Amino acid sequence: MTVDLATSKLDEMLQKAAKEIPLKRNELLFLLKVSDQKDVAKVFKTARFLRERYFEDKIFTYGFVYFSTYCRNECAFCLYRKSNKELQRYRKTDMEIMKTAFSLVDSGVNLIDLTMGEDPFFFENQGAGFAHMIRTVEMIKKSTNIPIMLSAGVVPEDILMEFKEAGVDWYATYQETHNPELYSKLRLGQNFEERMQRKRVAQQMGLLLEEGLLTGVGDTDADLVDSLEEMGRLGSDQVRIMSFIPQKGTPMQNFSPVPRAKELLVIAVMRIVFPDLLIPASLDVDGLNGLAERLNAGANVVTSIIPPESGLAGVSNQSLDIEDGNRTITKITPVLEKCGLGLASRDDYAEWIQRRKKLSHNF
Ligand code: SAM
Ligand code: MD0
Ligand code: SF4
Repeated sequence: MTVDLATSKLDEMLQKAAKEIPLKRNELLFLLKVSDQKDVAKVFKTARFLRERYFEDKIFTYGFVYFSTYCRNECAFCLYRKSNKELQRYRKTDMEIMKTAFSLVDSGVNLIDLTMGEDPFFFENQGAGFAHMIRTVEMIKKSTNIPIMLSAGVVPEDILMEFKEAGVDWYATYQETHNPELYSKLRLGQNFEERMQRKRVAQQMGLLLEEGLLTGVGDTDADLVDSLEEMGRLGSDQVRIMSFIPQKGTPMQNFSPVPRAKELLVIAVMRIVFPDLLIPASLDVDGLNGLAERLNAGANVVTSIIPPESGLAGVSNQSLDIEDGNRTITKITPVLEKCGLGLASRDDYAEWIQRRKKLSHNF
């Protein structure tokens, strides 16, 4: 009897969601607790229904260039934290970055995500090291006109402006959680408010924002719902969640690996709360094998596409599926097809961005 009641409550909620009637906090908390496989499938189905309303069967693809793995920070969850000495680090040259970006563009991705640790080489001397990276961005933009995302941490405001002028479209700086106490245990020694504020400034400059969460790091369902609310308040254009992958040699190395059920449910709930936003299925968590389940939960962007033999790393999975070419458009296409989906074109992506800028931001 109780099961039936719960099920009808779920059906009612999902009917509301399909009509895009905003769900209340207690309803979102209820959705995050759904565990019966049939019920989970219903939540995913509603998420896919909403995705189709805004994006039809088209999936966007992002190329990932992790161009420097040096970092001045000590994030407790991250392999690339400064004090991790057991790691071979690299900093790619301008030429290498451009070459990789061009090969990704040729392979058909819709965006290039330029990512690094907060590499002191760039951040020292009031950000003087950024000058050549800004020129590299300019070159990539001029030659390809590809949309560009910058994921380089809390970049100084004036430098951010220069990146924008050079052709950066997106600023990605994940808070991981919007619970300041949990944040202080994850992003050790980093200012919560400064990180949030830099995103608001970036948005005022006309940059699109990606906000992101980590799960499996001590976050509660209430934290996750708080984050959804905060992502909405921020006016994020792309929202993501990734499962925490324990990294050797870091303070959180002994955390137990989390089942993926939560990440998938949050992807679906994100789609329900933000039906028209971009939501990544990252190849960086479970590689190619984890793609279908993330698409099935309502994601609409495949991120972390990396060319093989480029010597480039992933963030949460340093090497998984990279050298064997599993993180490529060629390899993901059959997976999309099996899910009844297909690759979006550059024009599809440009159209989405234009509409988003106009309707939501007045850029
Ligand atoms: N260094 C910049 C920064 O931290 O903003 C840019 C890199 S940022 C895009 C790297 C992101 O990868 C983190 O914000 C976090 O969400 C994710 N990440 C890092 N280590 C991870 C891990 N062990 N498991 C899962 N995700 C992780
Ligand atoms: C990804 N490894 O998309 C990348 C990274 C940075 N903007 C993104 C976390 O999965
Ligand atoms: Fe550095 Fe970013 Fe890793 Fe934190 S998440 S240690 S800032 S690379």
